[in-house]
Amino acid sequence: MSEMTPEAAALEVATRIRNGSNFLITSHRNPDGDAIGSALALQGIIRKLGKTATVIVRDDFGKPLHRIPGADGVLIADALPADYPDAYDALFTMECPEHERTGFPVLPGPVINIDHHLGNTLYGEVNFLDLDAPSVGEMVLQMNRHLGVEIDADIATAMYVSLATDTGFFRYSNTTMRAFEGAQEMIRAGADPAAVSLWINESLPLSSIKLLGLCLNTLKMFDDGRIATLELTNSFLSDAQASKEDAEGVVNYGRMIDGVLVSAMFKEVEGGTRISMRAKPGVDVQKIAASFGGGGHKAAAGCFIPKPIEGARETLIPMIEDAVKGVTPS
Ligand SMILES: [Mn+2]
Repeated sequence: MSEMTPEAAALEVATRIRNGSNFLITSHRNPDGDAIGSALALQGIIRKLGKTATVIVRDDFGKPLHRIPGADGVLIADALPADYPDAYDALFTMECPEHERTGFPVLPGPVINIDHHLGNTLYGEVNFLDLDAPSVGEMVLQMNRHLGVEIDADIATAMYVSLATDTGFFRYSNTTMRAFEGAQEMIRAGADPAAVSLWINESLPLSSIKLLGLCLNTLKMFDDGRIATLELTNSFLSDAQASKEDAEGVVNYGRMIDGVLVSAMFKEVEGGTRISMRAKPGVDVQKIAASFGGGGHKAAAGCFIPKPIEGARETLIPMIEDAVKGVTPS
């Protein structure tokens, strides 16, 4: 479990792909655009080499992501195939700072960890970690330089979904020159930005808009308007006839408010509260999440607190107040 430069690790990943024939690809629970996009992009590349790759995730994902070519072939299962690990040359964990995030017992096994999150625990046989990468799908594009597979429109689309969603459609601080260079390559290979934006941003299920309304009604402001909180209780899910995936992105609404530095969403779950946080530049919410055993990156992180929503908020607010102390919105 050594730490390698991203360049050396990318070459190692490519070598493992070239030398193997049968692969599994997974990602984190409640997969988002980068999870599914990067997994499908990698699957497409491996298949173009005439090899076998299966994408398997623990939870279903939003309808918009099902529009990525190949998404309907993703296995959604409670367990890994019974022939894991023996029958596989590698299992790729896409975008998982800890192996537990997969929701599967992936270790012991030939795990290749591909991620861009600060705090990744380097649990793989190969750890391809690139903190400067705008998305994990973009890391797949970089890794492919060693394989030389021609990126087709389907692969490019999966990569573009990963890049566009993880950068908030080219708005967040990871919207670097590298992000645009990656986008350029993907678009040249056939990704259609307008179509992807329509699927992701303007094809939301009605239930998700109803759920958003219920969550927005719980908006509370703290620390002179520098912290916003939102809540999601189980009754909201039933009232809006919504699924967990419909809550994806609700936390961002708190951050849209002028003067807010951190938005935190408190979600009622079994045994306590699951918290997602979003921060404006200058604030590090990953540190807060890590103190509860959670993870993420500076601008977006999550954790679990074994208390009901109210108790979790009382615990967390002082810590966020500390984190935003002295920071001025830029
Ligand atoms: Mn990501």
